[in-house]
Parts: sequence; structure tokens; C-alpha cells
Amino acid sequence: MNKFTILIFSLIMVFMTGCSSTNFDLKLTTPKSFTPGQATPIQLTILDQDGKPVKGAKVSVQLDMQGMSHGDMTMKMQETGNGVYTGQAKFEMEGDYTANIYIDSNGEKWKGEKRFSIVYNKAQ
Ligand SMILES: [Cu+2]
Repeated sequence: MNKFTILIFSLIMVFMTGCSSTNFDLKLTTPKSFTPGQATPIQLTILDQDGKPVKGAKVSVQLDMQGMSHGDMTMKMQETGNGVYTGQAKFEMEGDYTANIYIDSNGEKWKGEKRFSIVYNKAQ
């Protein structure tokens, strides 16, 4: 291997350890249904490896529907205490979503992923 190849490999290693999936324990709580045109609260609980709440993190969540575009569904999450971060989602459509979760905790950047599904609120 030449020096350049070694450099690339060590960068990949740094990247992989930087994105380790064991850093945080995520729990995403979403309602079962939503009312179109209204903001829907979603809640994310972040715990560290010791099960302690992660405080003071910068968290954003980007919602995706597979194979569809609903514009930019990115939310800045507000910390409400005890490792809980909440955001307001504007759903346009029922179905299966992937939440891409971006966490910056004391400069440690991490990405997680959660799936959920939601339906229209039938009570209207
Ligand atoms: Cu859709």
C-alpha cells in the first residue's frame, strides 16, 4: 500500500468510529395519527451508554418517505429536559416514514435512524 491508500484507510476508520451506533440509545415517540394542516409533536429520548439522559445536545430530525419527496421535512428539536427533545412535524400524507436523527453532543456528531408509520386522524 502506498501512503495515500493508508491515509484513506485511516480516514475511513476515523469516520466509522465517529459514527459508531453504540454511542446513544434513541427512543422515538410519535402519535399514531395526525390531522393534515396541523403540527404533530414528535418526541425523541436520548440516553448515553450508561443509560443517563443526554443533555444540551443539538438535535435535528429529517423525515423521509421512501421514493417520495415531500419537500424538506427537517425539524430542529427543542430540549425539554431529562434527555427528551421535541419537534413539530408537518405531515402531508399517511404511511411509513424514516426519521434521520442528527445529534451533536459536545462536538461529538452522530446519526441515528428510526422508522415509524402514521395514519390520518379519522376522528374528524
Ligand atoms: Cu408520501
